[in-house]
Amino acid sequence: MTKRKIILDCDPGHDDAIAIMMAARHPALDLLGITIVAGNQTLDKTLVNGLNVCQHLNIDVPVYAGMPRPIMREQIVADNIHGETGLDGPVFGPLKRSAEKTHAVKYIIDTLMNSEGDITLVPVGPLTNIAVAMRMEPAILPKIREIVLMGGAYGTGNFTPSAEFNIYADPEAARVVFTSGVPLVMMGLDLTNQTVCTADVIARMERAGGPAGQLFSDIMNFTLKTQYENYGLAGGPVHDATCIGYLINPQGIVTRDMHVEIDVNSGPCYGRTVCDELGVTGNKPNTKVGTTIDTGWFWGLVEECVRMYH
Ligand SMILES: [Ca+2]
Repeated sequence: MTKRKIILDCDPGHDDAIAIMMAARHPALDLLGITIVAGNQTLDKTLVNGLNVCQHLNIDVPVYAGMPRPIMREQIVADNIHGETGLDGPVFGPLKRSAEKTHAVKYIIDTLMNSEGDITLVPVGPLTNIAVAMRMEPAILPKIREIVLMGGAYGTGNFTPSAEFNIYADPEAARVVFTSGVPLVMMGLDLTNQTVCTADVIARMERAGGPAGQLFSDIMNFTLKTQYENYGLAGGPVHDATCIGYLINPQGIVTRDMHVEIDVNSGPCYGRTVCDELGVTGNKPNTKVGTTIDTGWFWGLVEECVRMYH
């Protein structure tokens, strides 16, 4: 089986950490590099979190620091969900790993330009790194096989009534990516909210054991708490990990082709992914939008990945 080459662009982040855990060991994927962006917390914190997860799970993949601020808007963070560190809950040992010297945007550009056009980008945070790379070197566009991202919603948002956090944190960057012409797959809240991790799922991963099972438990027990406090939910979705699920087996997730446009106007819909679900605009679809996930399959896959760290 040919491994699918991916670059994971993330802002760890609890669900980001699960995505890293799954992407690094599954035999269907070749995780070339992890690029970090500001998002759930400031860049200094998301970088440390990414390095901590890699060190803790012995993941030998280079980590690159990227954009510390959104392109235009003022910075926002999601400390209500992810805590002061951006990854509250698990306790890590002293951090010995460090980031590569190369900037994440330069790494993305150079890696794509030297590729055969077979690399998929997997952004699961704000789209700042990807948008800046596209603007700095437009020749990367035909080199990108596909972008499989977590963000947006065709229903309601989670950070404003209209907008999902990743898109709202840098709507102008999202606009660059969604108008790029690159094939897009979008795992929005409509899909990711179906992956509600409840106490029984956490117990299952604990039973699967090993360092990844314990990390999953520490991470999701914290998420459970903030999801309850913020939204009154009895479980927390693992949003970002759905992208990794899709890459391993697209059959597990139903998508529909839609034209998606990002609202960058100031107002209550700033950062909304306007999805033409019914095709009323006549605009050609530019995105495969996730609608339904087979959760039985998905949790089985997560457990399979947890067991790969024994
Ligand atoms: Ca994320």
